[in-house]
Amino acid sequence: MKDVDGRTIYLKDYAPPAYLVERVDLTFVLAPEATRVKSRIRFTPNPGTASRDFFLHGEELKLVSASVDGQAVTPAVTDEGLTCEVPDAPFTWEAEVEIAPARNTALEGLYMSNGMYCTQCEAEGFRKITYYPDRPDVMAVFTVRIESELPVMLSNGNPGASGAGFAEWHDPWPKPAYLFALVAGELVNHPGSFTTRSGKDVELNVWVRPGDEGKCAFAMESLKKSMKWDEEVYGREYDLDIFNIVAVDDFNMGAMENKGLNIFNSAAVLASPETSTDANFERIEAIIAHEYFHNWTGNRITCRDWFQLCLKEGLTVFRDAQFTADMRSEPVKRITDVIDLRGRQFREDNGPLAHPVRPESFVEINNFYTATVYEKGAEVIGMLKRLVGDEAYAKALELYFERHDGDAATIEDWLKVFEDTTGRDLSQFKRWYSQAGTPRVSVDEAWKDGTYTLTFRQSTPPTPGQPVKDPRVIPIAVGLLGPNGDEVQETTLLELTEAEQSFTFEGLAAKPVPSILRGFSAPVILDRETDNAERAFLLAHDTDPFCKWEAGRALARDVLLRMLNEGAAPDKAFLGALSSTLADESLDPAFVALVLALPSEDDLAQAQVDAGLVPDPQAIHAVRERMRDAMAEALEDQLRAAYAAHQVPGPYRPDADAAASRALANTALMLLSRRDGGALAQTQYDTADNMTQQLAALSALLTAGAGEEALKAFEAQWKDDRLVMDKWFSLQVAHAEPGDTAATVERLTRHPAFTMKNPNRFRAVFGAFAMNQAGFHHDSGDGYRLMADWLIELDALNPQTTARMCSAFQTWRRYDADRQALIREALERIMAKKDLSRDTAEMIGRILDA
Ligand code: 0A1
Ligand code: ZN
Repeated sequence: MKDVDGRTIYLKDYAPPAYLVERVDLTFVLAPEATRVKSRIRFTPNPGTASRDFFLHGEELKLVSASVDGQAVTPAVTDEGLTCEVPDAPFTWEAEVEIAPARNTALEGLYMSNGMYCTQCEAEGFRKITYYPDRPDVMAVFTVRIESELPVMLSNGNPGASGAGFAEWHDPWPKPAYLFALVAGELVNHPGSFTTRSGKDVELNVWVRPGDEGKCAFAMESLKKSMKWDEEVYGREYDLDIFNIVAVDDFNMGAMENKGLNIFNSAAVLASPETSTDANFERIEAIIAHEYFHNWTGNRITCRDWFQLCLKEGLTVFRDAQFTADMRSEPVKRITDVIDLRGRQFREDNGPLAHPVRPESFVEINNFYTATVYEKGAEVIGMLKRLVGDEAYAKALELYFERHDGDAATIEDWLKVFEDTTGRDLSQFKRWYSQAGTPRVSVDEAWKDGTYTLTFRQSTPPTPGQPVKDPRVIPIAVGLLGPNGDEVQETTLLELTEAEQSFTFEGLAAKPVPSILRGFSAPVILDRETDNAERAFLLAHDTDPFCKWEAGRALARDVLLRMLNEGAAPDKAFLGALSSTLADESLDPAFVALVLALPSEDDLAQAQVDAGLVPDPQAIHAVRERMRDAMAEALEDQLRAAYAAHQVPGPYRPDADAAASRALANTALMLLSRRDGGALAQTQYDTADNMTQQLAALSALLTAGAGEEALKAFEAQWKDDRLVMDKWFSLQVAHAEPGDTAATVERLTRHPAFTMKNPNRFRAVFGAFAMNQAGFHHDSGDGYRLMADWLIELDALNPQTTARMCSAFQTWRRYDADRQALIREALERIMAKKDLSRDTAEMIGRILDA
């Protein structure tokens, strides 16, 4: 195993910086192979620490010259940075370095994408631009001068002087280096403006490559909505004269909240009805909001160190989820978030990569931009809000902004504002930040003389480095239904704080049916012995949309598991419950579509593991197919009616209502293609005027085995649109038969439009491959070998994206010995690669170790 241990960084070792930065002046003379970066940095000794060790981070830099207070110096330089003799008093550091953005394929630091210069500095990319104390607790005011012949040159803050061949920018707000950004290129802008509630006019721009200007309007509208929402709901105003968004094709993540200059993966900003699906529109709106909201939660108040990442990410995800719930349907947002949380975060929390929301150590921080830090981090905030109530939450946030504006803060600071606002002791609650693993909560009921008792027991399985856990505070929202389906106890919040605890409800006329964990009030796994009759009852009657959906989901899971484990036939009662749901016209069509969607193959595999079984991915795939055939047969007439009833007239609109109708119509179409050989799907394909309809039709045609021609037509139509072609690649991998998936992936990698230099394209193929459980885990082992081959290749170019993709292997311990041996071989082969990146070595090491 590679020695990554020597480099492990621990939260407990945090020490404040020896020197602080007052101001930074940077000059960039741009050239693809040899960009010169001149820095002038005013340092002062940190009065908060006795240490006077002067260290500047720096990686892959060619140092041209350096001076202290105008005197040339010769620092001691290593691969990681430099040290130098400096005064124990304020001084000015000047340096010039050379870097080669055109050769930067890792997409971290300053790099090039289609002739455009662009930066990505979070988490530790600024050290690839110049020597600097690249840590978030060093905040400084930046002034930037860019020299180049390119027409558009942008950086953070407000614009200063500009002229032929240069542009200057000044950011008055002190910020850490990870929020630095620079963009230069032949870009065009979609302009807009916003007036803040205190009357300040802000210039807005979405900058894109020429040709993409027609796909910016939706992002611009989303930005304005976000600005308004943050004023109304959180009282937060924007604080610069200008806000720029730039779309870039080559980007490792979704987007980045650089101060005043957000940089976006083009997939997270460009939208048009012809090229983007409803899901794309919703995601773009959410990411624009997310990055904008970071201006306060992340930028004005940043993180003291990277262990506190959830301080900005958990809170900002929570805020963007509130925003989406307000803009669209709150129940549908909650249900889809829970599906996503279980699919990614529970999966992570249950395997070798499990880590606390606030990790205690890391080798490479880029490996901790995870579902646990982001999504579980947001759940923790949701629980806090439920526990203290909406009013106290609002007060605590007000205090947080007031007390910590301009700070690099910690989770302790965050919890303290809640303690000070409410007088509550949050020390037990804090375990949510320090203990990894998903708690399991079992529940038993008792009924006697009009008193109903619920007894809960909580426990959390061991996770790497954490064999035993203490009980947490778990907010459990509960309601009770009477035998006729009426609610006899409205939603009430139970606070589970002990390992075992009972709660009673009195004065009931009859034994109620409990609706537990309403709104998914805590990120736990609820174990409740019950039967399918009760689940069907809750699906029909529960007033809480989450629990209503959850009942249907539990019913589906149980029925599928019985088919899988006992060879049962598709359950008639289940099909009847689906039929009733379809017939209920009072329901949101998006909700109905969610009820008709079966638990994922991954869900079922995990359910088998929980039952002490070894999952067979191919058998799971086959059972889901069989159930869908049965649904199509049993519900055919209703599906046809739903399809017809939910056609949206008029030109395409991306709003929630229209999208909900399309979601149900397209769910029906997918099922109906199992009955009619794809005839209806072909008609939809031929007449579609928007990507949601076109892609759903193509997908339905592939399901019916009748998609060959449409696939060719789609390719011919969209070959020049990068983002649409990503969909074309993904769809083929997603629809490949288990035994043919690896071959399909291999064939696609030989397509002239395939390139591993573009993370979106690589993920379109290999991300979809990892998601195709039955194909990836096919017993031939071809999937593992192919994935390993490509990860080895990609690692040399782009460690970050490679490392993220390694999570495809994280569930390996659930499979049989043969598969485990094949996976181990693949993982060890990756590990043995010469010069494997630290990123990938850490991930493979963690996966293998557990
Ligand atoms: N802070 C960004 C996500 C992000 C994180 C890391 C990156 O490069 C390693 C890039 C972007 C967000 O939360 O949107
Ligand atoms: Zn974020």
